[in-house]
Amino acid sequence: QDLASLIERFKYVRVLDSNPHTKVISLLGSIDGKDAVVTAEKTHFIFDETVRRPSQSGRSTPVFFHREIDEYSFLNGITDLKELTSNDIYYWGLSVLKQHILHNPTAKINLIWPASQFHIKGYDQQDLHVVRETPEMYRNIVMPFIQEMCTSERMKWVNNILYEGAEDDRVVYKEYSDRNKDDGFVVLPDMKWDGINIDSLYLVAIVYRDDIKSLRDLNPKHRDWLIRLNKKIRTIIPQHYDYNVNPDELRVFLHYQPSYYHFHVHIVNIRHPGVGEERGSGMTILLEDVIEALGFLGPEGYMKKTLTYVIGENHDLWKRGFGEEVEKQLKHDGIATSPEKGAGFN
Ligand code: M7G
Repeated sequence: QDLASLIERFKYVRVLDSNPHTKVISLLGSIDGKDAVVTAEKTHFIFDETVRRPSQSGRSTPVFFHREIDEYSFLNGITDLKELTSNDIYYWGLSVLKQHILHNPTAKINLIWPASQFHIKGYDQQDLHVVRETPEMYRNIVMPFIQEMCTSERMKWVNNILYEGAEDDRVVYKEYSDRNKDDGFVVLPDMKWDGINIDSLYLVAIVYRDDIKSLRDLNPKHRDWLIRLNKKIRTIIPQHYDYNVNPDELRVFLHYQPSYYHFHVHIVNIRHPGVGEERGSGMTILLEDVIEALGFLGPEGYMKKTLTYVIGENHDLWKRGFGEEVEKQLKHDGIATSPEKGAGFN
């Protein structure tokens, strides 16, 4: 099965979401009678060559500029240009650019097939709410949910990467020894990255140890391990990309709730703003902040912390009790949810 033949057989059902800001659209459909989710994202402008020149301030971070020597580069590639309006010193119009599958493809296309209800709901538009997840809520609601989410079927892609050589040709770094399994991890391009443009670099580091499902399982005993992991990530990745991205240009973070409950770290170029939050739900916490917090969180670490984040109504946790908890929390705090219930302060 290759992507092109699957997309050809895709039968459209409805639009799940479309975002003019991120230039992403997600469609629900089916392929051979099974649910499928197609996501398309307009790619960032690509120039033929990225050249580094030392910054004027003498700081180590270089300034990028693009040498436009290629027929597909932005200016040279304009095949059609129509002015809409001008006003004083301002001009705007629309254009068509020459495109090429290797040099400057139009869009990055992701397909999930067969897609489960979890996938579909994850991409579907939904109302969002701020919730405080207390340690009790974690124990009573989240833990049983995580257990159900850790089926071997759902984790297959992770195990394929760790043990079956999947995506092997794209692996950036791998460290593993039987003697020291806990320190082992793999770094490779995330599915979210087009793999071309360093400005939108997005990698994921997946650890071999499987005793940490999420942020919640981290306690001070993990602190040194995380410090080592952070240090390795920030050393290896700039090296691998020939310092086209520097150690202090990487945003290294975790998601909570994650989509997959096997410890992994997101690594993103800071030039790609707000990435990781495009879905609007969950929280993003920098690895550095985690390390810092473990220094004073007490022996049980994140197990004892209340975590405040955004949850969507499509998330399973919403109907498993988070919806009711949000109402209870507002009531407890004395915050009215509508004018009839009496707005204002007492
Ligand atoms: P998360 O924080 O659990 O979920 O991160 P979210 O970011 O989707 O909310 C999991 C990360 O793994 C995401 O950044 C995914 O894009 C990425 N990812 C998911 N899958 C199924 C794959 C895959 O098969 N290969 C690679 N390379 N990355 C994946």
